[in-house]
Amino acid sequence: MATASDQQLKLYSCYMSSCAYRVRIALNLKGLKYEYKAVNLLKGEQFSPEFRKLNPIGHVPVLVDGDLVVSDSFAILLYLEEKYPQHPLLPKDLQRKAINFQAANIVCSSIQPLQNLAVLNYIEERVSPDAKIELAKVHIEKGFAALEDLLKNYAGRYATGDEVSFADLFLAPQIHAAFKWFNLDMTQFPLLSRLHEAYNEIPAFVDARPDKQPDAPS
Ligand SMILES: N[C@@H](CCC(=O)N[C@@H](CS)C(=O)NCC(=O)O)C(=O)O
Repeated sequence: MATASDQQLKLYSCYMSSCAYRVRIALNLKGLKYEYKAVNLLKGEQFSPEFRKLNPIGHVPVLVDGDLVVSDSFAILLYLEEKYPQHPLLPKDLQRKAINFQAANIVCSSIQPLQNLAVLNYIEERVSPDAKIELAKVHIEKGFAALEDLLKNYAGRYATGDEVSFADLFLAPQIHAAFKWFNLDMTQFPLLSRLHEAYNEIPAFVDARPDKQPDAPS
């Protein structure tokens, strides 16, 4: 079984990035040590020519594993799953696997891009700070309503059963963001609120939280 001991893994991350948070959880669950390379998104370090050589679109996360460089949390997680199969994140059952991809994609395609830093800065500058928060909330609530509906027939202790799986890695950071950054009324989402409590009891999830990262403000 591959371990990272012979090949130092590096993760380009920012404490506040929900996409990097997904990867931090996976690395922790799989017991993979990595070097944390902080990218200050507020200072625009993601746009430096040096960083863009790693990821031309200028986003975190980026994972470096020896000679291999891979960006985009979804791609990174699938890479990690194949290279480091310990603590599998994808169920064998095809239906459950498909639900994991569907839930993950609701977060990474239909919620996060609409409340990404670049989008929110754009709305704040061209419309208003209130419109920025409104936009984020509308899309988080729409996505969360869909997730509640989708997962009600699959959830156990975690999103799609009693084992932590792929969908949980996307849900935990997005729910955390809803509580922490957007102050969403989560009483309308009882299942997601319950999952949030369950994630707070898993060290691999807790250690991946924004406030635990080396670049988090003290
Ligand atoms: N689909 C990408 C999205 C990456 C992404 O949007 N990253 C954000 C942080 S969560 C970022 O780097 N934003 C910087 C910016 O918008 O300038 C992924 O899942 O990794």
